[in-house]
Amino acid sequence: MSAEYDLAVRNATAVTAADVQHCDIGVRGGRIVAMAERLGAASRDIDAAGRLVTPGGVDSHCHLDQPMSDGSVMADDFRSGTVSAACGGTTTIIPFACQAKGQSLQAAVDDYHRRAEGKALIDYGFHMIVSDPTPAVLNDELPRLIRAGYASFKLYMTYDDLKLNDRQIIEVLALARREGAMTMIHAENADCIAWLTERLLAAGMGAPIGHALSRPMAVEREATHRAISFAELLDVPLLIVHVSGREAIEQIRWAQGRGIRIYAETCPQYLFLTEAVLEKDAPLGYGCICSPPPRDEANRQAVWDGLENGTFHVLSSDHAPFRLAGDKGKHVAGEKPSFDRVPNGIPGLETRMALLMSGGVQSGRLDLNTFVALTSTNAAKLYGLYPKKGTIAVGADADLVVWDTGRAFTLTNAMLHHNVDYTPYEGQPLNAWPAITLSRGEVVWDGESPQGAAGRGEFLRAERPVTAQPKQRPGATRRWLEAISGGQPQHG
Ligand code: DUC
Ligand code: ZN
Ligand code: ZN
Repeated sequence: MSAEYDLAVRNATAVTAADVQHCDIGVRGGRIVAMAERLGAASRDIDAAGRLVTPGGVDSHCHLDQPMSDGSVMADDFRSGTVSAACGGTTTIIPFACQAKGQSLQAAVDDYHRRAEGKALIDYGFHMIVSDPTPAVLNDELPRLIRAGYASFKLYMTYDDLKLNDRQIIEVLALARREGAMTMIHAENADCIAWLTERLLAAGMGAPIGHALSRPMAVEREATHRAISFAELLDVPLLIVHVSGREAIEQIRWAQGRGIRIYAETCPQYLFLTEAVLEKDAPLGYGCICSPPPRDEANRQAVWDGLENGTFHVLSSDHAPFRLAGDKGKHVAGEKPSFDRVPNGIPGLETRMALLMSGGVQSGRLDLNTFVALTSTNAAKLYGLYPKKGTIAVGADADLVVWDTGRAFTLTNAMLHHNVDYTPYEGQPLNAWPAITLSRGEVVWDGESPQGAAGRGEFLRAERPVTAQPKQRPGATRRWLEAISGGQPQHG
């Protein structure tokens, strides 16, 4: 008798953002086709008795093989980055196709497809980074690309080579509203950072801790509030990325309380690190320069509170991989460069899921459903990949993690599969790690080594997300929008 399923994950404790079910999960053709207490024969069985099974992670903010303007080179390409992600339980990534100023958006997207082609072990989509919203981009390229499966993009309020001014941000948000796209924003005030950086360098504060001093919380709070005001003005959803502390969180909660459609993302670096990692004797000072910077202990606790009280929708890694050794990474500008000449970013694709499982769920702060929502489901929904990705359900891709939650160990960089020569979480005690990661029903991590061929990962075309659909609102509060658009937004 031929087997009904290619694979059955037996006796799973299957967790979604909504439920916990004890069941077998039947897989055929890479998709989940049945879930029941007892399923029939399969060509292959995985016994998950006593194990949690969650949807594979969706890491919706990571940077791979992104060209840099300072001569540095990212350590991970689509091969090492996706291998590392899979070994840590992530089965979908959404890195960025970054438009350089002067470049067409289409050229940026084509370039990133070439970078990913033949290399990815797991599935991937792209957010665009819009750094040059010319009339051609606004009138032609961006609407066309949104409709073609690139339904989200990131805007920057800082970084000279990427930042938009307020007028440009408003123009792009108006387009996002019209087209039903999801906008992400990096909220830090560029002029404040430039001024503080100049003064700190003049005062001899070029060491890594100067990075944190040049970007205090007020810099992020102000930009967060400004971005929220633009979203309110245009009645368009907006996701604030990598939120680092209390004052930005307060702005977000204030906005959410007013019914402004603000979504928020945070990252493990704001849950597990403080600015102490940038202090003089910290071994990884240069390695932990990222923006926004990790903050103090009270802010770290505030970020945990924000996860617990529902302010945050997404936990992503913001993986931005640069090596400490050599002259193409953190030290591209020399052995002891001032903080403003160090490429920003820390690695985290592989550690994101286990850090939250250990530090969030096993510590009793978060329930399992919230863990799944934060690491997988919400990102899939916000970026138009749900329910293909982000859940365990009949019809979904069989992207699954079978967890080992029963062993205590200490994280070391030697365990990891990225091409970076450090982890900011060296020495972190953990009690959980994926025992098996499945991508479309294929084992890509067996608990000991990555499995599967580079290039098996597929590009994911994003639908325009439900969360970005226009809202019907009483006219009085948005009278200006009605006046300038002739009523509700249309999208084709
Ligand atoms: N901050 C970003 O905004 N992007 C990449 C890395 C970082 O630290
Ligand atoms: Zn950013
Ligand atoms: Zn980033």
